[in-house]
Amino acid sequence: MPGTTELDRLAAADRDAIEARLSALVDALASQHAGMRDAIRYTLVGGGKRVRPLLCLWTHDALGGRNRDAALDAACALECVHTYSLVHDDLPSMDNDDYRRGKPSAHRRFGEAVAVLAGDALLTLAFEILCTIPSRYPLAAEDALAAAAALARAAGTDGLIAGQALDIAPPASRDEAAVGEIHLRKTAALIAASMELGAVVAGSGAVGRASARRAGVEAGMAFQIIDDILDIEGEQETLGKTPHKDIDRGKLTLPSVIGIEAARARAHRHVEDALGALPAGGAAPLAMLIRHIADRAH
Ligand code: GRG
Repeated sequence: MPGTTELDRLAAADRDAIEARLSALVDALASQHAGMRDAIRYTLVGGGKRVRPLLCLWTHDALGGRNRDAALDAACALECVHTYSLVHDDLPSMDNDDYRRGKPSAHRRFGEAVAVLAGDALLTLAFEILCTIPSRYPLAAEDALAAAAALARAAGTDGLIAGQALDIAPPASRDEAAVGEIHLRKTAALIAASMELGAVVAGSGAVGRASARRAGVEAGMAFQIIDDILDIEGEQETLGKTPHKDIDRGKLTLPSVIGIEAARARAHRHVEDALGALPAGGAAPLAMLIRHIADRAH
């Protein structure tokens, strides 16, 4: 394929593995309600860039992990939480978005009540997956517990929930510090957990886990700044979601505070800081993926 990079090639193989595992997890869902399973499949399978699962897998690999099946389950748990956050964020009572991952958002396709339930189901499924990894693959129960605790912190009241609450009602100051606080919670927390879970499954000790986390925070801050820039510069077809919504709603973003080019430079600085914090000197695929975060076009 013309223009295919080494990163595209490596990511394609693992995206296939992630897709297959997500699909198997949905198939295995013990749902008494076929419609619910359809809604979960619609939101979770066959869409999205899978950045968080890839960060989890490739952190695991970079740290010399030999537990890929367990890492793949952890990667899917992360994608479940991420997808839940998108489904709920799109709801009429939140961002009210009709379009997500190149198709009608969950509430447009299934109605609001089913979309709320599908989000709830994805959030709980994530923790079921993590807590039951030791019954499928060789992972110590205490590591599964550590992974579940890290994901709960990222999703919880100091993480995604706080991020969403601040995004809806930002502090009156509307300055860089306020933007940083929102980005840290609504985006960087889950990306940091993605890298931390990769380290946990790889069997890293406290130091490896902490540096994976630090790198993830920086990568996550960069990711959100670029997301804000793409909202200004991107097209619906490439993004798979509605652009220009931040400006239309007067959202607090870094480009709105310091301008697009200064924001882009800031994203590159976060990427360099992430690379500097990478455990094990940063294996090539992981470093490529992190660099791509600041250069991406969607
Ligand atoms: C509703 C609890 C709850 C949380 C929502 C603020 C927020 C958290 C969601 C809004 C969407 C948003 C801007 C989230 C921040 C993270 C982000 C940039 C999400 C988009 O992630 P991508 O680009 O999406 O990885 P795909 O579709 O590729 O997975």
